[in-house]
Amino acid sequence: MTDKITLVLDGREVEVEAGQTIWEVANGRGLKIPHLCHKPAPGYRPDGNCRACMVEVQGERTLVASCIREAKAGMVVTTNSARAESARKMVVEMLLADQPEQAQSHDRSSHLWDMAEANGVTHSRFPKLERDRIPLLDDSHIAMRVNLDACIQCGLCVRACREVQVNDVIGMAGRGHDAYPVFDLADPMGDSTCVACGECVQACPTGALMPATVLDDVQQGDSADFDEEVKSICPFCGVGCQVSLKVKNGKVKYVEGINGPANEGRLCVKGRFGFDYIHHPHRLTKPLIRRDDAPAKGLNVDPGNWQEVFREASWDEALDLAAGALKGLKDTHGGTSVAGFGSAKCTNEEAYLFQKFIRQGFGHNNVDHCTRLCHASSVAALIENVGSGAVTATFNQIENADVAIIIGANPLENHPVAATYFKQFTKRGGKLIVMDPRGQGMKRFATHMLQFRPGADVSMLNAIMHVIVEEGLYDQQYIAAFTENWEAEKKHLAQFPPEKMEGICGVPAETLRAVARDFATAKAGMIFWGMGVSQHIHGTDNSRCLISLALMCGHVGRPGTGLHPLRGQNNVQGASDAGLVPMFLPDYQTVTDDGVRRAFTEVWQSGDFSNQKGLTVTEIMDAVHDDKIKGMYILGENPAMSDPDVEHARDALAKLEHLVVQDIFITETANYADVILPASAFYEKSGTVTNTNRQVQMGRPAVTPPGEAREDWAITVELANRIGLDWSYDSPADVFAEMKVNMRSLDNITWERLEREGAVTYPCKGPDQPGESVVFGDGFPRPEGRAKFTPAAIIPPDDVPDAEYPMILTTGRQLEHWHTGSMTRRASVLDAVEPEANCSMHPATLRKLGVEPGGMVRLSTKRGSIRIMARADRAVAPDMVFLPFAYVEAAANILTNPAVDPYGKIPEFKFSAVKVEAANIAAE
Ligand SMILES: Nc1nc2c(c(=O)[nH]1)N[C@H]1C(S)=C(S)[C@@H](COP(=O)(O)OP(=O)(O)OC[C@H]3O[C@@H](n4cnc5c(=O)[nH]c(N)nc54)[C@H](O)[C@@H]3O)O[C@H]1N2
Ligand SMILES: Nc1nc2c(c(=O)[nH]1)N[C@H]1C(S)=C(S)[C@@H](COP(=O)(O)OP(=O)(O)OC[C@H]3O[C@@H](n4cnc5c(=O)[nH]c(N)nc54)[C@H](O)[C@@H]3O)O[C@H]1N2
Ligand SMILES: [Mo]
Repeated sequence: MTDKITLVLDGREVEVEAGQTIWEVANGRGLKIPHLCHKPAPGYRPDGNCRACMVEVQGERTLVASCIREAKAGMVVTTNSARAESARKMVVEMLLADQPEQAQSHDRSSHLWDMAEANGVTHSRFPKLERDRIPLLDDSHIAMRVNLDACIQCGLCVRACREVQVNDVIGMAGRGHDAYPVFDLADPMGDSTCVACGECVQACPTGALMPATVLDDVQQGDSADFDEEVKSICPFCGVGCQVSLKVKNGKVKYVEGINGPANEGRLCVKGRFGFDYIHHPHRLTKPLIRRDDAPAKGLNVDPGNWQEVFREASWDEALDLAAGALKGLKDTHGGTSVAGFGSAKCTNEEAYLFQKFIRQGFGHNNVDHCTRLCHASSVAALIENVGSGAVTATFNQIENADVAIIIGANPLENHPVAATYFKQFTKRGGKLIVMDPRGQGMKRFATHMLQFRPGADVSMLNAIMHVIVEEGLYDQQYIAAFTENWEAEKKHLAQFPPEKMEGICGVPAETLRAVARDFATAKAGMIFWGMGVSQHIHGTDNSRCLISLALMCGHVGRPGTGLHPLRGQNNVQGASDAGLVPMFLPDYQTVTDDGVRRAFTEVWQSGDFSNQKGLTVTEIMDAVHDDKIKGMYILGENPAMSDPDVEHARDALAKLEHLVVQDIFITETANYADVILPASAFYEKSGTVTNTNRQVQMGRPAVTPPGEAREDWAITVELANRIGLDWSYDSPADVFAEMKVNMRSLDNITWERLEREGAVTYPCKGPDQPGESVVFGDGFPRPEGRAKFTPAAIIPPDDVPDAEYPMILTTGRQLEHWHTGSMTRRASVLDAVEPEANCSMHPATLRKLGVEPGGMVRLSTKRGSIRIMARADRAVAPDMVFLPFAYVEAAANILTNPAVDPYGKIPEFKFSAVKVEAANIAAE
């Protein structure tokens, strides 16, 4: 309970919560005090510098800035006195003196003009001040324009950049009236270290900083000039930022972040500026059918010129052909001859329908999606040891933590909005421990940076846990109350003293000891992890170690504690929850359980299907080579680029008797299709998605799909009916209602509620509750409510360097590109910022090879070879190469190792032996 205080506001006595500012008190009562440098949004501290919000407080000689003055008991505040009003008017007039007239301003609907109107000001009585020394237009950045003639020195952009996003790029130069924002040390914005999150643009109240898409060539525009505003969810990563899409003439004009539970208004470059892939001319607009005279299946379709390979068809023809062929394979060879890959880019309802289509339509469980290549090992370890595959706490819980580990994850590039909370945590004094073979961006914020040998996670983590045991730093009470198998774990850990492990992991024993002490003795600690942990043949063991580490310190189940594998795709959590995996029906109910299957077939009103776990993504490709699978339905995945062995995957796709691909573009995978079904993109459909925080959120359509493209769920329903399933859903809401019948995780979450509230976290205890951000405070969903310690032994990577392949190849991501590039290489801003296929190596390594930074190298592994531009990057260890997998012209997965982890069946994307050679054209 917060204390209440009483004060007088404009002559009336009001009772309010203590601790609020006068501005907040007034605002809470519907009184709009003008404000400019104050942004009433989460994360923005009031600054009180512009004086636009002045009010009178009885007994004080001067007016006070209401945005920073705390309301006190007994205060007598007058907001509407003549003195306050004329002072506020004066402030606005002074500021307008320096602005272009409204009709010619950069943003005719900026907040400044709203405030001018609120003060009854239309133009200024004051003469223009001299502002010649300030550089005016800066159009060096592709996505943003800086027009400093509109700057009022309010400092919001500085707070946006330094305090909210913690990017530390914008600062103020000059003094007084001559002050103006600069990027780094006065670089043009486009040459600075700006990562284009656009927070400053969203914060700027005057149009001095604006999205380029709002301005015309004479730098004039109107941010209110849109036909419609639609609230939806960013379609890129698992953070699940809520966005407001401003739509004009059927197209998204610009995007702003809104106050969702995960992002609180923040966005990154992809969410803010990466939306226009949906308007790209390569979008599929009609169903396509492979021509009878098409060349043999291969990577031979130019997405802009596909007519040699495909012909346009009507929906009826395409759907009949696709369904007829898949059903024909079933009738001839049995249901198991058809398999499906669903999509983590689509909605929960679409994922649910997809797994139902395969299970009900073909009688087996050979259905999977990209989670297999992603956190499959983390989920295997979590289900085994804590009884649930989802995070135990939202990432935002870091605000209650005093220590956090980030291991094998690069959130600055891959979960940039989550990273803003991690950076803020360190600014508040939180201890951050980063563990990564690469000196990735969070290093700058780390208390301890453990730049260890790739693939050596288990040795490092076991050594840390050894110290915790040896020094008695574990939480005996927690272990006794909530865990099992501790004695075995303790005994196992005795073999891993840090002095012995430092030779394996490359981290000095003293550092391992210091980290152990910091983590174990903290009041509240969290662990975040990513692909560096999961994508190994020992990925499940890596996660087991992280789980054990959290459990032995009692860092689970309380605010500021928890296990959080940062989920990747916008809906990979939801797609997995919805049963888009070969071993589980929705809510991780096992397919081998007769009762579970019966519960579903009762709802589906159909017969039983296989009680055998199905094949995984990579096993399905093997089964195609083995002639067991002859037909596939691939929806919103691009295995011809993302599979760990693309030559093998492409051969499999070519071999299929019938391949149906449903996508928004002619992807590399669609090159091999017999039928291509044009789908709607995320901003063109409605449906729910579930983010890394277990927050179920409502996606809403903002624009109509191009041409004849249709919503994914509706296409799957059409196919189902054509293979004889007799489905009738009128909308995703119907599907959601069906999902709820057998998914306890959706209790107290309804479609109507999501439409109204936008987001609810599961599990949720009541229709009026927001849901649990921290779970397992009173035990785990396992026998006797106990979590388990599973000891992990050291297993070396599968493909270790030798004389012929002496270096280590690791693959991953970059800020601007999304996976296989299908979307982001068609997003104009993102592609302009990062247009060329590249890899990174230590400058010393490049020197040894005789390659200049920016020169070409040839990378070869036991599986294949590519030629690619090499950048110099000190963050990469001298014996390593870092390679993103977004570029078809230098496809990483020609090189990667498909060996898998025995439990999660996840491939070892993070480690292969590689040979690197200089490869300028002359040498080739
Ligand atoms: N911009 C962008 N963002 C994305 C995506 C994207 O394609 N582009 N994809 C989304 C998806 S689906 C996912 S799964 C996430 C992935 O997000 P992350 O997990 O952050 O992804 P990666 O870049 O693959 O790898 C993370 C880190 O693992 C480190 N690493 C390499 N080898 C090892 C090792 O042996 N041990 C340890 N501990 N670390 C190692 C790498 O140096 C790298 O910094 O990102 C999501 N967000
Ligand atoms: N070398 C290497 N390979 C990796 C990884 C790695 O770290 N290194 N990481 C792995 C991981 S973690 C992952 S998650 C996978 C990702 O692998 P994929 O899921 O295959 O990759 P994406 O490029 O995200 O593919 C998504 C597809 O969906 C399409 N799409 C987008 N929106 C929609 C929509 O609304 N409807 C439909 N129908 N289609 C849509 C896009 O055009 C694209 O073709 O890659 C894996 N592969
Ligand atoms: Mo992923």
